[in-house]
Amino acid sequence: MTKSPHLVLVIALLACVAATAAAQVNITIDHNTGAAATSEFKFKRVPSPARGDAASHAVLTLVDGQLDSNGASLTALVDGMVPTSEDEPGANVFFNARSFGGRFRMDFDSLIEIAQINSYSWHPRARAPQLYKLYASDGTEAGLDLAPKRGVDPLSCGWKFIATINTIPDHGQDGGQYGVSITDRSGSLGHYRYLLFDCWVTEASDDFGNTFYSEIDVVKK
Ligand SMILES: [Ca+2]
Repeated sequence: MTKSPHLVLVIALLACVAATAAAQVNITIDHNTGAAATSEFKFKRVPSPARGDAASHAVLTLVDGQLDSNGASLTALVDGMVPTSEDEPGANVFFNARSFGGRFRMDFDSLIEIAQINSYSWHPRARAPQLYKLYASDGTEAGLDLAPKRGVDPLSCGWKFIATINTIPDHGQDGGQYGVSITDRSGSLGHYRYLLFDCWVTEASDDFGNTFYSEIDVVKK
C-alpha cells in the first residue's frame, strides 16, 4: 500500500520541525565593570577561560584584514592566557586602527562535536565590546571556500551561519570585560572542523574601535 499524500505531507512537516529544533542557539553575554573585572575573568554565568580546550590545539589563520602590530598574534586567542590588566595590548588580538575589522579561521584538523564556543575581551573603553559573526564548516560542503574575503558571503561558499554576537551595551559604559558563551539547546552546536570569525569594528567615532580579544575557547561535547 502506498502512503497517502497527507501522510507524506505530515512526515515532510515533521522533518522540517525536527531540522528547526535541531539548531536553537543560545547566546549568553556577561559584562564585568569596575572591580568585578579582574585577571580571573570570573562572570555571573559565562565560564571563565579554560586551558586545554579544543581551541588550544587549533590552527588559526588570518583570512582578511590586518592585525595591529601592537597586539599579539592569533595564537594568543587560544593560549589559555588572559590579560592581567584592562589595557594590555600585547595580551590581546585586535585588528588595525582605522580598519573595519577582519576575518580569521580556526582549524581543528578533524571533525569535533562542539558544545560551547566562548569568547573573552577586556578594555577600559570602546575596544571592550565584541561584534562578530560566526560561521562553521565540516570541510566537506560543496564549493567550500576556506578563506572568503570581506565582500564574499560565507553562506554562498559552503559555510553555515552559527550566530551574530553583539555585546555593545544599550546604555552605560562600553568598557570592561565581556564573556560570551554560545551553546545550543540540544547540547551540541554540531560537528565541525572549521570556524570562521568575522569581526567588526564596534564604533567609528575615532580610529580605535576594534575589540581587544583576549581568548576564545571551544568546548567539545
Ligand atoms: Ca590568550
